[in-house]
Amino acid sequence: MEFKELKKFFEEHDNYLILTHKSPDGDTLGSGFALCGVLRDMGKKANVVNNENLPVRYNFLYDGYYVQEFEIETVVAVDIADEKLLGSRFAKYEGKIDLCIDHHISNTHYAKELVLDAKASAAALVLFEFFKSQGIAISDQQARCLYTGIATDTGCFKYENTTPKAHMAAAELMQYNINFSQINRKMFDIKSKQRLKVEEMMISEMEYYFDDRCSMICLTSQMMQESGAEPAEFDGLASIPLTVEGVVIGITIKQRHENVFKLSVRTTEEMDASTFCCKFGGGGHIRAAGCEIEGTLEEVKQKVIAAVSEALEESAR
Ligand SMILES: [Mn+2]
Repeated sequence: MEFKELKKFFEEHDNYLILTHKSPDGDTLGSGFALCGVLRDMGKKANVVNNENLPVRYNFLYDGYYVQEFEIETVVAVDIADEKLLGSRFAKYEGKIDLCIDHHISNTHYAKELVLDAKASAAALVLFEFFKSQGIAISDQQARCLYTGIATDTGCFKYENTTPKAHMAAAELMQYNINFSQINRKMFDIKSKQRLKVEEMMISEMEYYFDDRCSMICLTSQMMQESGAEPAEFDGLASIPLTVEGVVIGITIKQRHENVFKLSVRTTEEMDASTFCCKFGGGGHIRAAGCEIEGTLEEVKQKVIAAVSEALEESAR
């Protein structure tokens, strides 16, 4: 659906339920609350929901938000590539989603209407461009939400998905009263003491292989318990191993169950993370991928090290 039709869609419908994906991030929540605010400004009724309780970390995105009373008529999903990402609470909306606004190339086309820009750095950028192209004014609060979505999905404008369009949108959004430095500090610099404890434990036990070209950290259930951190605070650890100079493949092993471990793999240009994880039945992107491996921690480590050895040999060829 084109932007013009999207505007018409919003004018012709009402009583919106806006769904965001489980384990919510800045993009799904920023997009959700920006859209909700704009719809309310249009005189429509709208609420935003998430599988989890709204995370405190993102409270500035829903500052001033309140739940409206109405009978749901229109269900919209933002930043949700697959209905499976709705989470258990909202699985009941599977097959009943009227509109999806997204930027994932992997979108499964589950919604009746889809606005997809797979080149966009964030769903919030799709919304920004929609509002701008249709002359829809946004408030400071909505600008704050859109900026956060773009900043978080691009890793503060550092990831490869950062585009000129993302920078230009950010530049325009900075002209609103959004306090972008506070947003970025909150999203990228500030950590809880518990989170820092988790990082400390993992870094102190980081292992290096193959002349320090591979680094590996492990997070066991016991470490998670000892840290006293909330589940959400274990997100984003996977980037740590690759921050070490000279490392071309960084691996994070996180315990899921007794003998089940989740592998997160990050690589530099020299290696393909997706190909690596495919060997274990996983997949993902070229620089960031994941898979699950069964066995004891020691067995998993041995399997991974053997696979890294093979991959390094392949890449040297
Ligand atoms: Mn996104």
